[in-house]
Amino acid sequence: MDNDIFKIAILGPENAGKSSIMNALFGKYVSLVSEVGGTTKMPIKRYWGKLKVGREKKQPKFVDVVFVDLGGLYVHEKQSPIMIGSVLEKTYEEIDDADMIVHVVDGKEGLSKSFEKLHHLLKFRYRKPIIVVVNKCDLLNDDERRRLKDYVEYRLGNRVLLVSAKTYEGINNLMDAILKYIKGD
Ligand SMILES: Nc1nc2c(ncn2[C@@H]2O[C@H](COP(=O)(O)OP(=O)(O)OP(=O)(O)O)[C@@H](O)[C@H]2O)c(=O)[nH]1
Ligand SMILES: [Mg+2]
Repeated sequence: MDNDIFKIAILGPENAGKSSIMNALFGKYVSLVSEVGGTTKMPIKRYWGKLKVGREKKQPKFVDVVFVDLGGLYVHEKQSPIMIGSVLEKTYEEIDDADMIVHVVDGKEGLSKSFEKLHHLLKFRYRKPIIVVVNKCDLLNDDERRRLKDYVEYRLGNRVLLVSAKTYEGINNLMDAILKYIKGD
């Protein structure tokens, strides 16, 4: 943990709904959303609030929770590392600096091999704690949800939360999972 700041980076492919999830977590419009890929260019950093951590009652410790909405990563299937445009450096800085990653999978597109690679790189080489969400679950029926969740969990070896930034389904679960991790419960 970097001083008393806890930084959570929201990462995923273009148009997966990263900014929409950020807005849902804040309950207001903090990051621009549009139907065109490549909307978020430079990382959008927003202060969420203060959180009491640990079990110490007499001298409680607090952290300042900050979310960073990253620009969508342009993925070339055969290339690694992931290629993105001119914001590459800034985006990598933010990833490197993050205390936790929220990896957003586009429920409509599924999980690509490049993001699978990036996920493992972040988890094993950079030792980042990662929460995986499949967004746009409002567009999936029960069967599709189950299949995609099983597939992503199998490929990434990570638990998956189904969310919809549109209907807010699962957004509380995501917030709970993030806060639970920070508080160390
Ligand atoms: N149906 C549905 N659409 C969604 C959901 N989340 C986002 N969208 C739509 O998906 C499109 C992209 O959303 P953004 O939040 O801008 O996506 P992003 O990942 O920030 O995109 P970039 O910044 O371009 O990388 C918009 O048209 C959103 O309205 C969702 O949960 N369900
Ligand atoms: Mg965006």
